[in-house]
Amino acid sequence: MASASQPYLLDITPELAEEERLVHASAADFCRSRLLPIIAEHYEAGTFPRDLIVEFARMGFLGAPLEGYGCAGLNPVAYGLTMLELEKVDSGLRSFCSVQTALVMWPIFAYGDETQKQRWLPAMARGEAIGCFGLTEPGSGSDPGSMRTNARREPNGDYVLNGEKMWITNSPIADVAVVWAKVVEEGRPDPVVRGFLVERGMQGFSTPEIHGKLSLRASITGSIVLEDVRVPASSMLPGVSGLKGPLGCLTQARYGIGWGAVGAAMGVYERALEYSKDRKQFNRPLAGFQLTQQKLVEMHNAIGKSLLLALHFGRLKQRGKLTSTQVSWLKRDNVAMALDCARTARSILGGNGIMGEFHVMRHLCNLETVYTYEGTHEVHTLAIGRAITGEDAFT
Ligand code: TGC
Ligand code: FAD
Repeated sequence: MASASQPYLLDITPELAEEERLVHASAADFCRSRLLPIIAEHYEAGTFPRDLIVEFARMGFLGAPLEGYGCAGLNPVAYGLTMLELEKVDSGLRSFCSVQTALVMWPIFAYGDETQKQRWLPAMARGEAIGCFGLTEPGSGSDPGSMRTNARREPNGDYVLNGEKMWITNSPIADVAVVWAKVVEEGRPDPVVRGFLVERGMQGFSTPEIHGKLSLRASITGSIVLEDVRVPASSMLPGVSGLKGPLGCLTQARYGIGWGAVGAAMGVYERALEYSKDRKQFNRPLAGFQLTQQKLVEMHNAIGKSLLLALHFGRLKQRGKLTSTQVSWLKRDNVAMALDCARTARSILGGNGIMGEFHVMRHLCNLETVYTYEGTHEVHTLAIGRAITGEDAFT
């Protein structure tokens, strides 16, 4: 017998401040009304809806957690909720906003000088300048310390960059790339990792697109090729040196992904729930079968726990207490949870589960990338393992 249905037994709204509720509600409304209707078509065509950039800017999504420079200055929970709503629609759309915000604007904000901030942050917040983040290389993924991209210091103070970055979100449309390179510095025996702002139009800088992705198809991915690119000393981010520079940016982006993954899981769970109530086999809705209910309950409970983890860590971040290992936990577990949910939801939809119009297979394919980028699932396992055992399995 059917009774009233309640998709979520957990509501975090009472835990939210008024401003967080407002930000959440307007992000949810925008994502549902503006993004959801167009995403399947873009995904199938393999195109990123570039006309949305200015709308993302208007919504305050670009640089959302930063203070000043035209940014919204959202607190970590409000920011997380915007990531959740974006990724409830598509991981690629969340990727666009999180790269711009956490991997490009954040390092300029945290490590840049005032001239660099004034030059880039307001334009990036308005969506007039697009950024990308170049860390990964063809031979250096999980182990960025093995990067080969290098910067040679010239007698006049300029740097000359050589190398190749691979799998770079937004690189083909970027106006500026944060490029991480090894620099030989006077007085230091070993080369040290530094960040450079490399601009479109600089001689020797190119960004070929990577084609043929079966995941994150509504996001643009490319390489960055650096062939004797000469940049002035003022292009270097002065505020950080060493691998902690890029890893610090990743901590910001991984935090957003931890929330975003909950959104992807909610998206597929809600589809599966709705479908299971409509679709009848053996003269009853799929939702009436015990095996289907078990699948729905597993998804529902896992989503609730992941959301609570995100909220708790968001409050820690607000108090400046969140550690990078806790962020590894959030990214690792919430993405794995979302991927499990997407597979389960796909099974509930049967044959329809593979169709674009039902939105589940797209999430499933996207989440395979999210599982891998920003530190693979295994890398985060080892980062947490190192913290709790004191044993370093990387070396
Ligand atoms: P390790 O010796 O642990 O650390 C070197 C220095 O960095 C510091 N550090 C961190 N700082 C901030 N946040 C973190 N998460 C940090 N992890 C480490 C550390 O304290 C140390 O500082 P110092 O002052 O002592 O020098 O370095 P390791 O070589 O052992 O590496 C550790 C490991 C494997 C965890 C790290 O290399 C890693 O995270 N690898 C994964 C690489 C990765 O995540 N790449 C992502 C590329 S960008 C991307 O995927 C964007 S997708 C964008 C999208 O579309 O959304
Ligand atoms: P590898 O490091 O070669 O790993 C392959 C497998 O080996 C994985 O399962 C991994 O977990 C495992 N492995 C590696 N080391 C260990 C170990 N010590 N113990 C156990 N298992 C291990 N990078 C950027 O810099 N900027 C971007 O904007 C960006 N965007 C991306 C967008 C997309 C669509 C994709 C697919 C990737 C993107 N990346 C980006 C790159 C991404 O961060 C890397 O793919 C990721 O860090 C993994 O590196 P890899 O692909 O070289 O895999």
